[in-house]
Amino acid sequence: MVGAGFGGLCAIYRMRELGFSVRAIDRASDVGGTWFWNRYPGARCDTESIDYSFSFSEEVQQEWNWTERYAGQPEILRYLQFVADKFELRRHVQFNTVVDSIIFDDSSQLWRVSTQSGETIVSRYVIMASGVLSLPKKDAFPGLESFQGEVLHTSSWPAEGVDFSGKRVAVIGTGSTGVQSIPLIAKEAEQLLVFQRTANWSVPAGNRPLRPGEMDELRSTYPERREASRNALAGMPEQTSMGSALDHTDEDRRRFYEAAWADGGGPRFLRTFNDISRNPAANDTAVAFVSEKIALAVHDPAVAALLTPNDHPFGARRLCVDTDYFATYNRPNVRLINVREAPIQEFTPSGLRTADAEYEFDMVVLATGFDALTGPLLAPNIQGRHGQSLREKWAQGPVTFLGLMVHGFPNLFTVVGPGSPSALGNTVNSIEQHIGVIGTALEFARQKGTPVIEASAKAESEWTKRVAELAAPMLLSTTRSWYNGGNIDGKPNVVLLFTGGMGLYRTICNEEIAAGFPGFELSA
Ligand code: NA7
Repeated sequence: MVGAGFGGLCAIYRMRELGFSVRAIDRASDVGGTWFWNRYPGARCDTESIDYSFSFSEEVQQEWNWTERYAGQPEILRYLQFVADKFELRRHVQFNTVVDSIIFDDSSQLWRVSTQSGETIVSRYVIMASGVLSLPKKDAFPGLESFQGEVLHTSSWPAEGVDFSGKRVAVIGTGSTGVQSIPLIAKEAEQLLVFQRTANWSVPAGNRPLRPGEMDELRSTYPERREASRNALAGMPEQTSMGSALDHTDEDRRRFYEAAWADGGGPRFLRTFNDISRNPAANDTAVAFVSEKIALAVHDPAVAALLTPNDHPFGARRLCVDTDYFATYNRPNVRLINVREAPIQEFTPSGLRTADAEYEFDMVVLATGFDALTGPLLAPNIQGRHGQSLREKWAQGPVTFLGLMVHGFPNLFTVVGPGSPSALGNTVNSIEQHIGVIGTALEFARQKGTPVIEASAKAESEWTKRVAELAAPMLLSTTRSWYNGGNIDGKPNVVLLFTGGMGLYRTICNEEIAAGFPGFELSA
């Protein structure tokens, strides 16, 4: 398998349990995946820690204690290290190794996985647990190499940390990563310049330390929480929504929004009403409420206006959750620069030049995002039957069956791949569900004596159509973002996620299993 983050560790555990010999490859020097690399200040999960965790081991559930409502990166990494230690998973992982190509050999029906260090591993099954948001977007800022200061990427942050004190710092990017890191960098740096191209919607995270005894209380609710998560829209227990946003008086609607704002959390806010994500008029009520909150938080009305999104519906891009993001712009050492109006033209040795001004700084933090979902799967050269490459097959956008397999690429599984619920909700829940299906499929194939399993062309084309049809009425189809490839120039504009919800997706997979895998072809 490729990857030793949440997906890889879960896959190693399960496949070993099924009696397969397993070997995972990861480019990092230890387990953790996304949480190994994203060590930037403020890096934190936007799913509650109690839910963003493995359910496969009761021992882990009983032994591990979360300390905050939303765990930060160091705690999540410690959790994954704890799981790896407990089950001795590291002995199956080859670290510091980059996979270069994964080629199917038609005659032996086996995969040949080659690494950049020149090694080739022959394997019957390949599980791609290479992540969803793990391949940074490549930005070609002209002149960046001439910049004499320090260049930092949030997704490959130095393990020893970064000292911003006394420094003039620039941040490019105001997605979730920028929104999390900017308030903390602002507290340390002498001066912070934020280069914003698109303002993003954000709601308070409502993070806090767990109270004494709270972890024990939460622990006792694991059985119900896990069951609720498995059947919920976003893979986590959810608040009952108040129906349509349009079925309430202004006063009641405000009351419900205020309650969600005070509770904190993105999914909680989006679920206040059940039509925020699809009905433009309902969405407008969220736009009005949150715009007012931004105006209240930010003293300078011109800055507040610039921080208020005006080109996409509320939550149509990944909703950011923050701690004091908007109020950070009241600090005298923070300045917001609109690079939509005057784009960045080039870096200079001492900073950068936009269409209308020049800025000087000592360090730049690139928080410019990822080539999501398909990027990590297309980074290695994957070739299936008859030499067909995945890059060619997906040239117009990904086609999959269940986001898990691709016709022509037998025995290759894409964990939380495009066309599955993946990171639209709780990714750990999505991962465990996918590994569960893979395990069941491999057991089934073994019992039948047909070790080669492949998505059928028909199942693949029907699934791809269904994913597109479900996404079409969603407001997330109307704006460019990593949800639909719109954040990368030239990437096909296709919604990359199954938007029907985790509960429905799980039901579909369970039906497929119960019916004996009719969407798959099995052969000896
Ligand atoms: P995002 O959400 O894709 O945000 C990237 C940000 O970087 C966004 O504000 C972009 O502006 C900006 N950006 C990207 N390229 C440029 C250039 N060339 N010039 C100026 N600004 C640029 O990535 P994140 O890392 O914040 O979050 C990704 C996910 O990780 C997040 O949703 C969570 O699920 C976890 P743009 O919007 O393109 O105008």
